[in-house]
Amino acid sequence: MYSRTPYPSKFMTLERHIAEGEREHPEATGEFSVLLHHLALAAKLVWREVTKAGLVNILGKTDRMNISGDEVKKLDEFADETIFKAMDHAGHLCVMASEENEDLLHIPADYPHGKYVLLYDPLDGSSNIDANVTIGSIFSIYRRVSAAGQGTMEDVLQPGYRQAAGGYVLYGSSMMFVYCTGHGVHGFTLDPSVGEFLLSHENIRIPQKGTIFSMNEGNYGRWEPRMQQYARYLKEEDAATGRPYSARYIGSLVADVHRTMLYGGIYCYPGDTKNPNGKLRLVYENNPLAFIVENAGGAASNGHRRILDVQPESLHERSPLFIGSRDDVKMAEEFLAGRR
Ligand code: FDP
Repeated sequence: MYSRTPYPSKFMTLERHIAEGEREHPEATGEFSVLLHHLALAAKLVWREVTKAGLVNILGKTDRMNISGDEVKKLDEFADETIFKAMDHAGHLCVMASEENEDLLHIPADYPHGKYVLLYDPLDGSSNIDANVTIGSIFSIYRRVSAAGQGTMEDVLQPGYRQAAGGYVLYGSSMMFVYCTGHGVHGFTLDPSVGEFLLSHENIRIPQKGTIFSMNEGNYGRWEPRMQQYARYLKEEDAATGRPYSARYIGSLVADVHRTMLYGGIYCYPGDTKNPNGKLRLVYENNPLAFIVENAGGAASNGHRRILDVQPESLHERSPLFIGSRDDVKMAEEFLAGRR
């Protein structure tokens, strides 16, 4: 009998999941689904290159040339170009912006322009590449607000609550594609033997409170006293409130947030005396992750207000980030407001 097989009764591939999501929207034109398919393809191409990262020296790299005499691109540049090229031609986007590029990325004039906008961080955590530590790509999709033709800065600088979809890809011990269109957060793991993403984490829910904190404590001396007080509080002994919290910090935002979503707790990148708004970028990193974590039942704040409500003023603006379990984010805000 089929039911005796070790496999689930229904294989839910990413493709099928996207198609079933589309069927719930009779008005859908299918453009959005195509866009997600292309993103997944771009992610696989990046993953293929990431898995070769450690082999570059063995295979005879000289400066920036590989053994065949081709130029070896830095992995973050490769990811940036690959995502752009996978997304520029199908007619569903009007403009893109990437963390790696100063200005807007316009769709080439000879390709059609569509109604969506893509923002992406092609390779987050890139300083971890050489140590074989998890890295990732992060993306946000918005509907355009301009009428037609080439997209504009106004299309790109929308507050995060207007996202039509957000997600990320993890390149780790396995490859995962996590996305949300406002109806739950779903994670798919690549089965390399068939080249398909299979649903492995359906409807991810973050615990309401956790016992793990994730922050770069090397910056402690530069934090404002209230932030320092909060970090000290998390490390005090008090069984009744689950303290001390455990520390976990990978140094790849996307991996730290993924773990936080699965196990609960909080990830913080506050401002400090050197970087008053912290290090992370509002539109490429904080907004998509905030959209995902809120949809999983968590919260995301800049320390004083909801990330998704902030109106971005410029493409590369930075913002502090406190993200994770709802009770933990609330407590961080209380410390920063001097209420605790
Ligand atoms: P990276 O510079 O390696 O790309 O946003 C960039 C980021 O990594 C995040 O992924 C990561 O969480 C953060 O910087 C790490 O910053 P610190 O080294 O200051 O902890």
